[in-house]
Amino acid sequence: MAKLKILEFPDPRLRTKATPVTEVDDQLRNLIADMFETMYDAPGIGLAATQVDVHKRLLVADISADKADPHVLINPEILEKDGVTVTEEGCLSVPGYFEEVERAEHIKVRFLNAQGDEIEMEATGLLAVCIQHEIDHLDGKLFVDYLSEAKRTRIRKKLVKEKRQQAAVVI
Ligand code: GNR
Ligand code: NI
Repeated sequence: MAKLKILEFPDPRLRTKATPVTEVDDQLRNLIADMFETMYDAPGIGLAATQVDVHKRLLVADISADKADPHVLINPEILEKDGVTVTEEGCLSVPGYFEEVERAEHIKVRFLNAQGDEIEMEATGLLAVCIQHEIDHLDGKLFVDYLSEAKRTRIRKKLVKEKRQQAAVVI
């Protein structure tokens, strides 16, 4: 197992549209294990392959407090959405910023699990929000895209400045 590096906004690689997984094999299961390690270590409640610079349609999620409810969604497709909920969202690729985002409260999603079985699952509340946030990553979209251009620009400039200062220290 290995902890993977998480890309950060405004890295242009986060804008890549991921392509479908064609084979659920041991190599993919290795990546899934590394993604869980990376997500739990961060810590976060979800992680899309895009964030670790793998542009395949794959995400992991676990909203439990004790790593008790791991989900693997390969080639996820939202079949139904209902209701509206507003959540203060954060993102491991936009570290340190939290803003309200409106999403569907309830979803039905179809995907392959880590064994390659086709699954349909319903999700509500935070898990539904998390899955929508992760599927956005697979389409090259970030939660900051739902904010005003002014807010997004302010966040981008602060993160770029922070990165520059980190780089200066590491010499
Ligand atoms: O850890 C995370 N928390 C979170 C909180 C509210 C809505 C979405 C999320 S996902 C985020 C981890 C992440 O960046 N996944 O892509
Ligand atoms: Ni995110």
